[in-house]
Amino acid sequence: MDTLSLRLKKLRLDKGYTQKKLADQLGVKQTAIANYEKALRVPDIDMLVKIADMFQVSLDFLYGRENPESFEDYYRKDIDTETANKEELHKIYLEHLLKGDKLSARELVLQLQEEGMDISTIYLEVLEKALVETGTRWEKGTLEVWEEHFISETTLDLMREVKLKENKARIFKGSVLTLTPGAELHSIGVKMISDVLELKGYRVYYLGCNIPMNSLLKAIEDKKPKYLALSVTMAYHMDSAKYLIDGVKRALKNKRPIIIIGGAAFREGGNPCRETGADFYGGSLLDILTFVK
Ligand code: B12
Repeated sequence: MDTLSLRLKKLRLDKGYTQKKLADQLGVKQTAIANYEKALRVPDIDMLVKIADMFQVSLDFLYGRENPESFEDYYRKDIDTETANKEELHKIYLEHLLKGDKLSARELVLQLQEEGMDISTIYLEVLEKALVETGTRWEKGTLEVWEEHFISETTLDLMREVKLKENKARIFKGSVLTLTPGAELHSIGVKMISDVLELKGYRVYYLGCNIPMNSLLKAIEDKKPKYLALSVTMAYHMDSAKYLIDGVKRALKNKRPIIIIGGAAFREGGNPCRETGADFYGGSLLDILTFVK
């Protein structure tokens, strides 16, 4: 990495631009920006002037002849996502967050997306794996509760950003209600499900946790969803799921949506549909994609 590439990347991120957005503003392809930032190509003088004007800095600054001490170490740990082992990506993401470096975590994920990684792979390979690793470290006592909270909240923020950058199907496939039953606070899994369904063309109503029965019934009567998707992580919230499912079945009979259940509570085995009364069970994001066309 040379100074120019480091400074260009830092300036772009500080402005909250993706490579694509900067490329559009400068009238070049995204690959040109990627190549500048990887020091594989050097912008010509006209382009340098455009970049300097856009970020309101001097050419000397871009080349590191001004403020040479500033942010040089900032992106030393720059990740080459093309050569990084896919298995390692979640660890890199987690390490950034454990250092409090949200910017690098965000950049890693957005870079993967810009390079063509689809949203399901980002969610499963990077975010879900990082969260599971977070839980393992918390259990071992090597990670604090506040760190777990910070990681999950930051991940939710990033998911929102990743989702907004994806192209949404323009067809309307129907509505879906998603929630976590009772006091089940583990919502990230069902939010992932909600995001991919939304991108496929479903109108998703994510209701969070603690939804009262009568209000859920009203939502179903009003929105007439095709599917009701529930997520349970803690085994002791299974009863809340069963209670909601029983209530919906009893009140709405054959006018009810198809009920799908999932979540880590069922990883140990058993029969999720029999235990909760749901129609279908899905073990992961990929199951919902094969089931809900
Ligand atoms: C983040 C987190 C939290 C956050 C949740 C924030 C949020 N907004 O979600 C907070 C801090 C609130 C939290 C609290 C607690 N947590 Co917690 N938490 C986690 C952690 C680290 C990650 C969970 C996660 O997001 N995983 C990633 C998601 C994407 O995975 P997922 O939910 O399984 O979803 C996938 C699939 O299951 C599936 N799926 C999920 N839902 C659905 C639904 C449908 C319809 C379908 C088809 C598929 C599907 O698709 C998803 C994508 O593939 C886990 C560690 C772990 N191993 O998972 C512990 C973990 C789940 N927590 C645990 C514990 C003990 C707790 C607390 C009791 C801690 C405490 N003492 O306060 C509380 C309980 C709170 C409550 N009332 O529910 C334990 C549970 C152990 C157990 N099984 O009994 C774990 C495993 C940590 C550990 N190693 O011990 N936690």
